[in-house]
Amino acid sequence: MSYQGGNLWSASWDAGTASQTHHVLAVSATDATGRTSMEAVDVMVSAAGTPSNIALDSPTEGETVSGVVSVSGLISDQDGLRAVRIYIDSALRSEIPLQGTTRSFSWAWDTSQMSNGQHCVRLCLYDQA
Ligand SMILES: [Ca+2]
Repeated sequence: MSYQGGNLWSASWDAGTASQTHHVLAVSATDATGRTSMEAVDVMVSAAGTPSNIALDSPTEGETVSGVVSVSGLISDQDGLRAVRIYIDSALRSEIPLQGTTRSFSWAWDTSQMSNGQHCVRLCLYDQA
């Protein structure tokens, strides 16, 4: 707690470490004669957002691919979806706008321009919260 002069003070509380339910924040003051008064507020702690689920159905881990390959899967987020970005190795190759909370996606990857060998398909999901 820090005293800011006069009758002003402040204290910080890390709600990020608190359980996601109601909490009562209370403060009490005692004057020079020993009389005490207390004030309390009820607050609700909730998560900043629920985590997303991403399932990449195609291609599968270690699969040998050639020609045009479908990069597809299913994603969901209870906070709402915004977009999924598809990267091949570190290059952004496609951005698919999304709405709702559960969507399948599909993108046609022409692998004929790629060198033979291992490549990494990476998905970045953007949600509403
Ligand atoms: Ca979320």
